Amino acid sequence: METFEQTLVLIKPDGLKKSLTGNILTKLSESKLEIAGAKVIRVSKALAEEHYYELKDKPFFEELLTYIQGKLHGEHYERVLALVYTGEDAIKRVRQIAGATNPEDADPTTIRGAYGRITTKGVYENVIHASSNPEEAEREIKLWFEPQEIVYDLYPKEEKVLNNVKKLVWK
Ligand code: DAT
Ligand code: MG
Repeated sequence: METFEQTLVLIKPDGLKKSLTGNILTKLSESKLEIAGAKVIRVSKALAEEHYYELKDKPFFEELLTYIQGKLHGEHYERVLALVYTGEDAIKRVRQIAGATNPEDADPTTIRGAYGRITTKGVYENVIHASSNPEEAEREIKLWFEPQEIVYDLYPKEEKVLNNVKKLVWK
């Protein structure tokens, strides 16, 4: 049975620097999924750490933070394009099109297989991020997006008053 899901995609700084945004979005459109949110964002160290917290004990963690912050690709590329895709089996469909984590292992017809590389320092520059399960997708979408930046009611939210201004936040 297919299930309606949502998933976070990040086009990483190498994808932006290599001018791959159009190619990647075209490739992802094969999934027949829908884009429910999109924005360009500068990645702080704190956001990078939070996003990859499960890998904090890995030897490549610091390099990974440097990479996702765009600090390997020049000041101009200190950014990522963040997207939320929704639809049937969204998580699996996007992961299939993205390809294996290690770009050398990834099928050459996938995004990572076609465009990724491993740097001489051992960083997997694999062009995109894609959530790998529903729990991870929920955590990541709530981390990268505010409720009003997504066109669907994906998760419970509540109104908070901050400096006399009403704001919707994730519950
Ligand atoms: P994925 O991005 O396919 O979900 P992951 O969650 O295991 O893979 O790891 C997150 C990122 O960390 C991955 O996109 C690239 C980097 N990474 C993972 N394993 C690595 C390794 N052995 N050497 C270098 N970078 C690695
Ligand atoms: Mg992962």
